Amino acid sequence: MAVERTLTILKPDCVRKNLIGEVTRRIENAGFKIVAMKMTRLTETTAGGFYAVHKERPFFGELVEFMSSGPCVPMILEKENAIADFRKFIGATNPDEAEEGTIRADFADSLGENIIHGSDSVENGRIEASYFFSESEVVAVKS
Ligand code: 3AN
Repeated sequence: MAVERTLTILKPDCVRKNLIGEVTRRIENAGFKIVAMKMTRLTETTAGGFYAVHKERPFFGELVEFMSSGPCVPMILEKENAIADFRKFIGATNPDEAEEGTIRADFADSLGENIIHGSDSVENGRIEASYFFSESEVVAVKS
């Protein structure tokens, strides 16, 4: 299986609930290597840009407002089969449908405030990673 990168964001609800450490510990325990990480706060404009594919959706305004409501923690993660494995690890978008033991099942309150993001393809992961990180901010980590 190929080594892939995925972009995750510990969303503002994750930060507000003091879950940065717990979620990061689970990410590392699941075998994902953190190769870039920062804390930042999106503006409505940058949040809207990140979720531009959803711009026509009825929940877009709510999504942008939430994602810019406080600091978040984007990270680039590396692992074999990272995209699919991470989507499985975080659980379904709607926490009520997320499998037991996943991040969203354990910590998310709602479809809108669901703790964590994970890229849905290698190509989108690359685009999303470049939204938050320059090349010099991504480090090589030995496994
Ligand atoms: P995922 O993050 O699981 O890939 P997407 O890409 O379908 O889910 O949706 C992006 C984000 O938009 C979700 N993480 C969620 O926060 C929000 N979202 C999706 N559907 C809804 C909805 N029906 N109502 C409110 N927010 C939503």
